[in-house]
Amino acid sequence: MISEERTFVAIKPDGVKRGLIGKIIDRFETKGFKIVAMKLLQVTPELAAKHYEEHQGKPFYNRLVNYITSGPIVAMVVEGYRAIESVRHMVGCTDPVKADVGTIRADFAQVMEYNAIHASDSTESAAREIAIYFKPEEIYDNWQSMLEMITYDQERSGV
Ligand code: FUP
Repeated sequence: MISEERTFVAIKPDGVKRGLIGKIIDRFETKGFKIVAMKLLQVTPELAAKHYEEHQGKPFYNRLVNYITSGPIVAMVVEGYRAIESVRHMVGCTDPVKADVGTIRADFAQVMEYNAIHASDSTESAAREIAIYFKPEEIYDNWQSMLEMITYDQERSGV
């Protein structure tokens, strides 16, 4: 049975300013994930406070808010098989020094404070973050990706 999940992904201001939008999106498309919502937007301090409410009061919080509001981000909803776990795996761990080579953070970033990308870390945070950044009518999943067509064909034919 195909289990489709949605996760929230954001290319952070350093990723946008460095011209990495295309390269990062390419990874998700090449993997076969379906992008069902996407926009370029400026994060306001209020939006940043909502997104990072779990980090309020931590020593790095003010720097984090200054950084995420320092330029536009590209916000996306990515859909696919076990998308939350799979996308986190592709993104790599928070510190790019420790992230596995081949992950986005290892390949495109050097320091934790400018780690190029955000991705939801659980079902709850995915639902919460998608709702912060997108209205339901901004999410378009009424189309089939080529990969879905193949997968569903296989399901139907019992392969
Ligand atoms: P992640 O889920 O990997 O994005 O990491 P966290 O939610 O723990 O942290 C959110 C962001 O805060 C990170 F992307 C980078 C920043 N951060 C720091 O700057 N210092 C820290 O010690 C931890 C996180």
